[in-house]
Amino acid sequence: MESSNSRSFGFATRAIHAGDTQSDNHGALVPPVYMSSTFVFESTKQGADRFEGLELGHFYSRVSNPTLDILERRFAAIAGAEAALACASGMGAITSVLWSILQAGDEIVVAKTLYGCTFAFLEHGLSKFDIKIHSVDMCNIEAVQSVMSDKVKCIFFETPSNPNMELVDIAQISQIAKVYDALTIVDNTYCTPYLSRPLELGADITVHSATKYLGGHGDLVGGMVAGSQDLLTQVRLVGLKDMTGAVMAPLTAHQIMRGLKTLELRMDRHCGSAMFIAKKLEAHPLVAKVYYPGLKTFNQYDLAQQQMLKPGGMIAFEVIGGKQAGVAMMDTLTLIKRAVSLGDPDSLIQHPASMTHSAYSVKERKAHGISEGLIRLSVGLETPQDILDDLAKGLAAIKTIAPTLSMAS
Ligand code: 7XF
Repeated sequence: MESSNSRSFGFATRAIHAGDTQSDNHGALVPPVYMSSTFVFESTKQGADRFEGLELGHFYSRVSNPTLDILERRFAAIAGAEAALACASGMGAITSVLWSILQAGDEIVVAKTLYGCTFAFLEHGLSKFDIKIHSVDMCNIEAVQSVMSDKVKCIFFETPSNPNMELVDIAQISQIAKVYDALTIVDNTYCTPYLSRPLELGADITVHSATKYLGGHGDLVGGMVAGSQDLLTQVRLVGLKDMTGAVMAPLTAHQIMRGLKTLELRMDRHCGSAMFIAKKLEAHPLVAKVYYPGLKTFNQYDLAQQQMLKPGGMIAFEVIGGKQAGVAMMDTLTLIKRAVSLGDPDSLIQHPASMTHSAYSVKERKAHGISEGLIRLSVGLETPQDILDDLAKGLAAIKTIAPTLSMAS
């Protein structure tokens, strides 16, 4: 159904149909999974022509595969992009993009707070290859401008950032990048293309951990990239093919396509439940601070309204009594699972300083705005009241370890 790529179809329609050419599949509604690493040539010349790009067609699944091809077309259609690329993981997507853009002597401007392994790749990895990393507060436009120069090849950020929920003004940063001919790369994992559309706001590339909302069921690891055909060809043929080899498995592509069919439905529920939970947490006497873009008290509420369709399914918060009290709360939970990752049907809770962001040293966490007591909750698809009841039970446990804590403190 090629025409379903068209913008005249709604998001959910594109997420279900786009990219499926329905060719030669015996009428199967769900396309077959091409579990083949290689593809047979009719002649030696045909093989040579495919390698040289003179004839379109698959030749090896590290470069392209029919099942990945449908997912890539479908994802491009929902991201509002010319092209997309499937990778083995979110980190595979990020590294395939950056290795194809950067070379020794280049500079890159990145947001102060990023997912732990992205930070480690940049600060401890790329910096070993004579690539200068400028880590700046993206809310401070003068700070961003002060590090820009012709040496800067790209600006990279997450919005909201993992784990502290800081937003970055996509349109504003993309404008600055354009002045210096730098690419704007947005990690859109938290929002997905349903809640945020960075490419329409001026960004050049989006990267996504498909492990999260896109797959949506906690049963796979994958990554997606979206952007212009030219850039994506470069990322496929240089970054993915030669530099990382981080290609997605065909079965994973099939699972992600199943996930995408319910993405809009699931995101609506994640957002509704997170809003309900965030409001209750904010009103709880043992909760010190809640970071959720849907709350009027969120210090970037206006920006959230401007660039997010809904406030998302992720909440960060701190409890009175700090890390020790937070651990007591987490260890008392029974429905909400203590686990990293996010965007699953199951609600997941974790402690960034000791888990997802342990690649930062204590000093680095302090400098990068990740507090030691912060707790991150991925609000799942369970009955919202059940999630709340579990949290209330956890919060009540704080009183048992610190009975002196006053409900009013
Ligand atoms: O390689 P992955 O599929 O795990 O994706 C990496 C990644 C990239 N960007 C963002 C914003 C992410 O959150 C992630 C993975 N984050 C998980 C988490 O924060 O729970 C990883 C668990 S250690």
